[in-house]
Amino acid sequence: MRGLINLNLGSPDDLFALLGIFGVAAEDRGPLIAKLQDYIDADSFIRLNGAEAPQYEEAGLEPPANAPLRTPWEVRRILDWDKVDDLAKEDSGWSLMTSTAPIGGFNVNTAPRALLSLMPLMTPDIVDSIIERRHEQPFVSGYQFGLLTGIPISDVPPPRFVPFPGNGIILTLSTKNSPLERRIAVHKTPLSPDRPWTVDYVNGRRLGAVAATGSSAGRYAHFGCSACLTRNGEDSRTSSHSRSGNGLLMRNSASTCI
Ligand SMILES: [Ca+2]
Repeated sequence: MRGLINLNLGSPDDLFALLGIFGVAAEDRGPLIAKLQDYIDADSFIRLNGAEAPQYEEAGLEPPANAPLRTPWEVRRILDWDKVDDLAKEDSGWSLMTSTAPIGGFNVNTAPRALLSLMPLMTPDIVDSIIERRHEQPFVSGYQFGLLTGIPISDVPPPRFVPFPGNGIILTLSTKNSPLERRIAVHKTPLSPDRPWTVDYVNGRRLGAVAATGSSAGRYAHFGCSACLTRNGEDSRTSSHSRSGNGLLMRNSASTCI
């Protein structure tokens, strides 16, 4: 997860670059980032171009959570983010590039190609050399990364470059002959007395439906676990507009979901 852009902890520069991948015009990215920050911060002070409860009420939406996002798809609840068409498509790769886990730093050893490409001074050739090199031997320092790429990364604390995996992983489960795919985000809980890991969220989608429609209709449906099924096929937490009760089914009924 450390190789992904963290939606809760990422810098505005990271988010700005990320939104560019999804076709958001440069002038629209700042207001979206402001609304994301207002959505997740605990206070109700409105940033420039941001939005808090009154703006959501005016738009007929549930109020912002004022807490960190729990899944990458929760951005759909943020004012104006639901209008980013490329992001809403299930095959957009949004959930492959983003994380909501409380893990800081950026790991070039696990970052997907698209995110490596966002780094300042990066070129396609350097991305190729990074991917080739990390297959042989992972980078262990920003200095080492700089020697290969010519792109300086500071190792001075607090380090942005963290060459070690976080304590979570995202599993993607699918089979050749099935149109279903499920993504499960888990993190280790070594101090827990009764479980070595916890499920953060589960998302599923029907690959065939996406290919057939190419639209937002029925795009991301939970399947397999009846507790997670919702009427409109949206993430259960997103549909319930709740941060408790059904909205936390993924976390509380992890064993059922898996
Ligand atoms: Ca807020």
